[in-house]
This record gives sequence, structure tokens and C-alpha cells, in this order.
Amino acid sequence: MAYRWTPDLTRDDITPEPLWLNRRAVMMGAGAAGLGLIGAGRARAEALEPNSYEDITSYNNFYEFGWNKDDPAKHAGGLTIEPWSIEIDGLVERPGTYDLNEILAEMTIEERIYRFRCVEAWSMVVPWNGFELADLLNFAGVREGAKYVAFETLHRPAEMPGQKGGGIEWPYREGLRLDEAMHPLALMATGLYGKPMPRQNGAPIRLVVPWKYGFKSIKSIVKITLTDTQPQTTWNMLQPGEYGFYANVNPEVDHPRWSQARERVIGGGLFAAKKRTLMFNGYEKEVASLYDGMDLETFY
Ligand SMILES: Nc1nc2c(c(=O)[nH]1)N[C@H]1C(S)=C(S)[C@@H](COP(=O)(O)O)O[C@H]1N2
Ligand SMILES: [Mo]
Repeated sequence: MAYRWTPDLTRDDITPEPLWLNRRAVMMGAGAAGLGLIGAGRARAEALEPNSYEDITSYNNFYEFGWNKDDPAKHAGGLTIEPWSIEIDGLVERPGTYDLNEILAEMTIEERIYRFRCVEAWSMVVPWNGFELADLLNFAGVREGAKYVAFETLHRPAEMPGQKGGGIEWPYREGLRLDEAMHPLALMATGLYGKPMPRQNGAPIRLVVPWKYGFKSIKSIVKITLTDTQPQTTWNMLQPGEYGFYANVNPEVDHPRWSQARERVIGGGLFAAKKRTLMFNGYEKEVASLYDGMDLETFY
């Protein structure tokens, strides 16, 4: 399969071969260490300095499991992730409920290291494994007239204790404009550090949109709908004045209650200097053209 993109690497850094993972090895839980090629890929990509596996899997937002950063790691262990299916409906050629294994059999799994930034001004760098969302949309066949993609998380209060409580109207939902969803940077992630996705990070499959604030990257997806109208999204429903549909990382547009110009790098230590936040989280070159002519203060 074609190698298409690697974040932040110069031509000299790029492997001649695609950095793909053996899908079966990932699914069976064989770690990256067992696959020599991944080790090599990681060494080359070290410019982005990934956070430790420990940081990435212990400091999470996943409100289905509680409101604190350590709740997901504590409470997500009981989530059943096998079997898992995804319903794809709306404006698609082949609507249906697909077993995740059936989907994975059609996809090329790659390792990609992305900056990941939360709206509350913290950031991490995560080596994800996954495939392009565009590949999944092409698998379903996007019909003419589709303009947006809507996503929903599993609703299973028996295994997601946070769903017994109020606050959020479950299921968690998110959405992208179709051209954003088709962008090669938008990833459906099925693991990290060459291992299957930990439950607290959104097992077995979640979205990663690295140029947007973290809340757009919806976890544990069970439904994808192609639609002609802008879908409702969880944080916009809760606080429309604070969280917009677009949610592109933008140091020039502050959240009403805090500055978004700087970010604390998780794992950098309590007294580490905050880093200046980059437009589109550093992916300006790749994605700015999606928003040509749009006022980013209006469409926040
Ligand atoms: N279903 C669901 N997806 C979700 C969330 C959530 O509460 N529920 N939290 C979001 C927020 S606010 C962030 S910052 C990221 C955190 O992802 P991570 O835990 O892998 O770092 O997940 C996003 N996806
Ligand atoms: Mo977040």
C-alpha cells in the first residue's frame, strides 16, 4: 500500500518502505518490539519525542469512566471490546454493521507519531497505529450530497460507570466536515506504541485529528453517519460559547476562561516551561487550506 505521509520528518528521515504494522501481530497483542521494522521506524521519528507509554495511558480524558484524569485508567478495565462492530449509515453506498475485524482486513495499518493537544492547554506526543479515516469512508462509499461525518461512542452504562451520571447527554458524539475527514492526517487509531489500543485511550478504535483540540478525537466508536447537515457534537451541546464545531488548535483564539497561547507538555515535570502553542497544532502547512476564506474567530 502506498506510503502517504509521515509527520515532521524530512525526506532524509523517511523510510523507503512504508512504516506499516502487521495487522494480525497488532491484533494478537505482539508488541512493537517483536517487529524489528517498528523499532527502526521509531528511532527515525524520535525528533517528536513521544511521551512515555505510562504518561499516555495514565493521564486521560474519557468521561464515560469519570471526570478525573486518572479515572479512565482505573475504571475502563471492564469494557468488553471483542467482538466490536461499527454501524455505518446515512449517505453511503454500502450501509451496514461491520465487524471491526472485517474492516481491519481491508485497511493498511501504519504507525504515525502525532502531537496531541487538549483544549485545557496540555499536550502529548503519541505514536499511534491506525489507518486513514478516508480509507474507511471509501470502503463504505461516500454518496453525493454528503458534507459531514458524524461519530458516536458506545453507550453501555453497565460497563461505563460515568454514563450512569448526568452532565453529558450520552452517547458522546463528534463530527467533521467531509473534507476534514478525508484529509490524510485524520486517523482511525487502533493502538499505540505498537500495542492494541488501551481501553482508557479509546479501545478498540478511536479517531485522532491532530490539528484539533483533543475533544474532537472521539473514542470507542460504534457508529459513523454520513450526512448533509452539520452534526451535533457533545461539547458544543454542553457549552456552545466555549466549544465550537471546528475546534482547530489556534493560539490566537482564547477559550473564554483561559489562554490557549501556551501549553504544558505532559511528562515535562511540574516546573517545565510552557511551550508556545502552534497554529493548527503544528500542522498548518498540511491543513490551513481547508479553512481558506473562513474567519477562524467565528468558526472556532
Ligand atoms: N467517547 C469519548 N471520547 C473522548 C472523550 C470522552 O470523554 N469520551 N474525551 C476527549 C478529550 S476531552 C480528550 S482531551 C481526548 C483524550 O484522549 P487520550 O486520553 O487518549 O489522551 O479524548 C477525547 N475523546
Ligand atoms: Mo480534552
